[in-house]
Amino acid sequence: MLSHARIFWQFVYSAKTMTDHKQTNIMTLTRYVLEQQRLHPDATGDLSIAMNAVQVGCKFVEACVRKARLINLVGLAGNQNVQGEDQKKLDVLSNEMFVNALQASGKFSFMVSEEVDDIVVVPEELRGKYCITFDPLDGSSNIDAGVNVGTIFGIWRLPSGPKATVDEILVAGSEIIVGGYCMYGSSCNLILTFGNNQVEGFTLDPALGEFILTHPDIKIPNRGKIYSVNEGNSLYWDAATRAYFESLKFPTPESGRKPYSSRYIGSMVADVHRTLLYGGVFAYPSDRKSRQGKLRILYESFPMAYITEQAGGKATTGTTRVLDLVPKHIHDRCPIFLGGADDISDVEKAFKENNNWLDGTQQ
Ligand code: AFP
Repeated sequence: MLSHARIFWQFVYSAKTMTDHKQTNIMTLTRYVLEQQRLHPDATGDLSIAMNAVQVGCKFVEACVRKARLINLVGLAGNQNVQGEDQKKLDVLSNEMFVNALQASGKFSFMVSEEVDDIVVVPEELRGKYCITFDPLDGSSNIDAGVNVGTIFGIWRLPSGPKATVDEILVAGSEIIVGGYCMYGSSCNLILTFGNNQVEGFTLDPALGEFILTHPDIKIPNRGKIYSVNEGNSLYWDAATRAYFESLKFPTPESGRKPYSSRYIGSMVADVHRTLLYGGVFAYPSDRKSRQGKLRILYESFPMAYITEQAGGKATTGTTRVLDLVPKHIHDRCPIFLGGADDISDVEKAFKENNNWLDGTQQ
């Protein structure tokens, strides 16, 4: 979309116009996807159909999250409700919904879900040219406390199309073609990139049941004022990670900076969303207990790193660009620092100058 058109949409979709429904020319997510399709005259429409299935999955999860407490969806799977019926944990239910919707679209051959140990192989008659990786309900351990949770997804084109074999899934993050997440919070926000240095944010209008473009062309500030990390792990950090966070909390007089504020929700989608909008750094670094950090490469780190880069930021393990990693197994993890370009350059510098678990200098 052209930049003057962006300004137009930003103006049109103020919160007020979303609620009063007087606007008759609105940029829904479906319309946006179709417009992107039109920019590529050779496009078949497959990706648009695939995105529609993702959208349906997100709307379903949003509806469930909203009423989870009322209809016994919170808590552990395996429980029974008062009627003696089996209760499905929300993330199990969300996974089933996504798998069914994505499979029925006929556009995917493989799916990798946080909730499923093995690759989900789509039946031959429904196979398509894409692979999708997703965490249907990230942050679900927070759900009983009503904290924001989200779905994270990445889409890859399979070089051999519907005839692809599973080895085509384990490729570098830079091969990703769509990255997105949907955050279920005080509002439901879907953030999406197809590349081209464009990241767009949509908000679900519950009355219309449509995602409306509300945050066009998101750009992450080069430098922020907030850091977001589980500091309870700092005992186990390497010297590089410790030095970096110390530099944020105790800036030198020469830097001319004030100490950063700390914000950590413990739900990646919520922490990354804030980082994207306000700037700063979100991190889940490696530590002595977990040398590969906690977050999963295929469906947490890659999509979030892609979104961050397309919004003008950077994502690193400390020593390597996240999107240059090639996972060996579908549920592999990696350390991650993502945020504004200047903030992440400081991380890279700290890792060059200090011992760390990643290059083996810290033992
Ligand atoms: P859950 O899905 O088990 O709640 O884990 C959430 C998560 O994968 C990610 O969303 C958070 O950033 C991270 O874990 C939080 O981990 P800590 O609780 O170890 O800080």
